[in-house]
Order: sequence, then structure tokens, then C-alpha cells
Amino acid sequence: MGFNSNDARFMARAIQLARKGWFTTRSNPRVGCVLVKTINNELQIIGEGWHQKPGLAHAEVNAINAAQANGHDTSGATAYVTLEPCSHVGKTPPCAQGLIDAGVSKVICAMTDPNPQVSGRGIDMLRESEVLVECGLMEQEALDLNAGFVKRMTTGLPRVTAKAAISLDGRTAMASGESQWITGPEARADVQRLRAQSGAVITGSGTVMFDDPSMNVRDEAIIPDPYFEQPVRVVVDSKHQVNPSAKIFKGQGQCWLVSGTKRESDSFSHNVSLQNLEACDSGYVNLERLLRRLAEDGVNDVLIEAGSELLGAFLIKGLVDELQVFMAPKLLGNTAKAMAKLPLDSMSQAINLELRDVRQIGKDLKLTYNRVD
Ligand code: AOF
Ligand code: ZN
Repeated sequence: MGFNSNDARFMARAIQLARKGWFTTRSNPRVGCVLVKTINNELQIIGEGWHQKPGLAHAEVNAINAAQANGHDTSGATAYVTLEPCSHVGKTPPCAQGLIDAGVSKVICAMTDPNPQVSGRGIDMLRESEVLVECGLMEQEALDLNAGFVKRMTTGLPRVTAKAAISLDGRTAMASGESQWITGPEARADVQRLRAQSGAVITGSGTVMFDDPSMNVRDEAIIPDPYFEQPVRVVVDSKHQVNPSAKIFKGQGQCWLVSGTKRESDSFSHNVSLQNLEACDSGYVNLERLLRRLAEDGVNDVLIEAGSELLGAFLIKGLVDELQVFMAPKLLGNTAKAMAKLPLDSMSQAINLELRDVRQIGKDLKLTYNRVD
């Protein structure tokens, strides 16, 4: 396998293109494609494409169409794709066949497709038609585009990020439940993007009752994109406490109201689907089962924006892949609640995390931690 600096340059462009679908590909992966050909002794990009939304054309097809629309002959071209071209008929026809039909002579992909319907078959299909295929260029960058998709395809669970806004003394809400506006506007804007890139946002009944959040995406830079859809807002309400008039049930997008037992109520608006998941012994919702259900629904990335009880429950069950802590320069004092309620009694039970990133966002600190397996 020998990649040169031109290969790296074109794959970097393909990754950049894939990022254009950051907030919209949802159940599908983010994929970019660049078609390159030597014209007048010079390597030139003749077509670019990226995947925008499930059901719409894949990156390769968009790149081929763009090249042909500009009058380019795609035969003999090299395709740089961030993901192995697909081999299956899904909502769209197989891209491997599309590349073969376009006469592409070489395909360089960054990673194989973890989707069991593909996983190597796209590469086989191309090679069977005498197309040269090399895989593995900028693989880590490609994996980073689709951490949620890869996790869902390989484990049946979505990738879970939990967000917490805390004070310098690690507190998240006053004992009264009052918790809004701990962090500044810049941190809240960051959370908007975190929500927008997630297929579902999970919160708990306590947050809905005390804070009455809408939990939707309002970022003016994202909302106008016609392909953007609000994440599913999921309310975990084991004890059937929430009020149908809460803000979270209003507005655009789907809501799931989740409990472990059947709910006798038809007063929720039509966009609220009542999910009765099997409860744990204590009567609480089985959170792993909830995550599996979301993954079955095509959710790659889940964001948890919950109070100390629900966040603690997700953490203690080892269900959180990444914890993003926004720390405000405030001291809330010792009557305020801890970030997560964790019934631990000894140091040996402590949940260990790995610090991955530290940055200042406005007047707050953003600390990103990963789970240690
Ligand atoms: C590619 N290029 O741009 C994308 C791929 O239902 P479909 O037809 O959209 O297929 C979705 C699957 O296709 C998805 O799970 C993944 O395996 C692959 N996505 N493949 O070659 C693309 N979006
Ligand atoms: Zn495809």
C-alpha cells in the first residue's frame, strides 16, 4: 500500500466534503468523494460529492453526476472516498456498480464500511471488475467522521455523549431544582451543535418538570438547511410524572415518552410516541434497552442532557462513551446537587474517565472525557 502526498490531499478534501453532511446524514454515515483525473498532464478534481440525507444519493453518485454535468469524462478517473463504496441496494443503488459504470479505474477509500450489508463486498465488487482498490488512507480521520455509525453497526448501540453544566465546585442545580443558565451563551451555543449532530436527545422527567426545556435545535446557522431534522427528544419518565403541556412536547420533531409500564393517557400531542420499555427490577426504565431501541430506529448518536439522577444512572451502567463537562466560574455551595447521583461507597468503585480535551468556551471551561474500558 503506497499513498503519496497527492492521495493525502484529495482524501483530505473528501473528508472536508463529508463534513458538510455533519448535521444531516443522521442514520447514514457522513461520506465524501472526490473524482480525480490527469488532464493536460495535471491532476485535476473533476467532480466532488457528499452524502446529505438518508434516501438521497450517496457521495460517489453525487461526485459522478457533478463531473458529468461539467462535461467531464469519468472513465479512467480515480475516486477518493471516505468510506468503502456500498455494494447493496438500500434506499439507493450500489455505489460500487455506479463507479464501475462510470469507468473509474481506481478507488482509494479511507475505511471499510462496518455495515454488515457491505463490509468488504463493495471492495470485492470493484476488484471483480478490474478496478484497483486501496483502503486505509486517513482511516482515523474517517472513523472520527462516523464514530456513532461505526458503534451502531458493530454493537447495536448508539454512541452516547452526556453533557453536564457544572460549577467550579462540581454542582449542577440548586436543591430547589433550579438549574438553568449555569454556563454562558457560548457554551450554550456549543450545546446547540451537540444536539444538532445527535439523532436523539435524552432527558428525564425531573428536568422536564423543573426546567421545562424545549431541548430543540435553534441555531440559526443550522436550522435553515432544508435537510436538517430535529433530533428525537426522549423523555425518561418511569413514574408517569410529566405534564403533556411541557414545552418539550411542543414544536417540530418527534418525541418519545419512555416508561417501564403502560401509560394510560391520550392527552399528549400527536408527535409524542409513548414507549413502554421493560422496566428494571426497581421499576425504572431499562436504559440499555432504550439505547438499543434508538439504535434500531437508526440513531447513531445520542446526547444525554439530564439531571443528576438520570445522568448518574447512565454513568454507573457504563453506557456513556463521552462526557462533555462545561464548567462555569461559579461556586454554588454545598446545598446544591452534585453533577451525577452515584451511589458509590469506596474508591475502588470510582468511575474512571480519560481526559481528551480541554478548551475555554466564553467564560466557561469545556472538558471532554472518554470512558475507560
Ligand atoms: C456509500 N456512500 O455516501 C453512503 C454510504 O439506504 P441507503 O441506500 O442510503 O444505504 C445506506 C447504507 O449505505 C449505509 O448504512 C452505509 O452502509 C452506506 N452508506 N455508502 O458508499 C455514501 N452514505
Ligand atoms: Zn453507496
